[in-house]
Amino acid sequence: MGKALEGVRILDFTHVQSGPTCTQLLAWFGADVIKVERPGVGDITRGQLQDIPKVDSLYFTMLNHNKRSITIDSKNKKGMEILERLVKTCDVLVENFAPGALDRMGLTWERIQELNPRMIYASVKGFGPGPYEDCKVYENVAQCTGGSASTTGFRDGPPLVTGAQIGDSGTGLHLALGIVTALFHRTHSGKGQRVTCAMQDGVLNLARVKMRDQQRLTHGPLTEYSQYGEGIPFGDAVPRAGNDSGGGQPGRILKCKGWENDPNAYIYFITQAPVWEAICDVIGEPEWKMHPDYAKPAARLPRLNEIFARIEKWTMTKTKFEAMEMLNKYDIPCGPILSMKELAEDASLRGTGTMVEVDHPTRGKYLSVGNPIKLSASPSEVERSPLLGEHTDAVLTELGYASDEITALAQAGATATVKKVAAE
Ligand code: CAO
Repeated sequence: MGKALEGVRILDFTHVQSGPTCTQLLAWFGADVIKVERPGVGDITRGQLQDIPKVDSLYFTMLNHNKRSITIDSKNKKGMEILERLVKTCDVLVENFAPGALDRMGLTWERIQELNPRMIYASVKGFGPGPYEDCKVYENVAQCTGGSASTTGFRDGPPLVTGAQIGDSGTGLHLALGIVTALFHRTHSGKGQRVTCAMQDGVLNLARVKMRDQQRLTHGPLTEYSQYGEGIPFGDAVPRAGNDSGGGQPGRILKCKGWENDPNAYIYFITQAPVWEAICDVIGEPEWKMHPDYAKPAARLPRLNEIFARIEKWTMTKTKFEAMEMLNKYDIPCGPILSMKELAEDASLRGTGTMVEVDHPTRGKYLSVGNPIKLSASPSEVERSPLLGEHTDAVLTELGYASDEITALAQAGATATVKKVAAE
């Protein structure tokens, strides 16, 4: 079965997380992703958070599956010649260096278009044009400047970042969509284009419902937020709302049996209006179905603390899985809080390939998250990440370099052959 992006060649100039997330997705869909790394150094994440000395970190291996690695010193004249040959033969160039880094190398958009007018040139940057356009940005900076942190956490606590990497991986995902859109456009325009995605913009897009609430605030209080029921006035900006649901249906994280010893013995419970009567039956309050204080959603809003306390009395008698099983019977939406350990051991996630075991030559077997996007005709197999410079010789050969030229390039410091890398 052919892969969806088979035949697409990606010049992958990405590092750390946001860019690599994007190119990993494209690689999973079958694109030939050629990751360019600095000789002897490579993507900085190879050496970050190393759990096994001198072995590519999980940070790197889990973000660079299905790619090939070539080492090129872009600041070396001969290195730049190789890069220009790659530009001529690739469909997409993806990068997420600090603003201006590619221009300083000499790979301006103008030069790229001269070399290959069909080239799609895609970048992640921290900010779009404006006062911060030259700033370097990491995950949490994006979460803070994109509206997520100001709306995450509890009202009486400081802003919080979330563990989901919405700034890095989220923006990489946005960029991947931009790239395939540009590839589709190229099929009839014949031309490449610039694709850019700013991390601040990507986070703001994911925090869209909070911008919705910002505008609702001008017309009155946000009645589904707990602070409304608690009689606490709203300010002029969307407040942090703890675990109140973002979808307009009040929700909370509630304790389950065993919560005293297990930090994840909790369940997310939503008091969705269509299943309210079932909720009343399940928790043992059937009279609430007709009671004027509880029967209608509007009547419940000022009483959410009391209502959730009563529901929690019920959830505390069940494990999170028992509660889920009972609630699912009535189509009452709920979500047990699953730990990373539980997810790692989840049989159905293993079955679908969302959790996969991968074998790596220096690391051995490790667990990774596979492609969460499933295509029926082109399934993804997760292949291990490349060693630094592992495919240098192969890619140079494909570019037309003879073996003596390849040796000369390594001697000139433009590349490093695998042997040289392995000895370092
Ligand atoms: N050969 C020679 N030099 C190379 C090279 C190669 N193969 N690859 C990269 N370099 C050089 C670049 O040319 C640049 O040099 P100059 O600054 O002299 O022009 C330098 O290495 C890398 O620059 P950087 O500023 O991007 O790296 P950094 O570690 O200082 O910053 C980061 C990292 C992530 C903050 C920055 O790249 C950034 O803001 N990127 C955009 C936003 C982004 O993606 N952030 C998410 C990071 S986590 O996913």
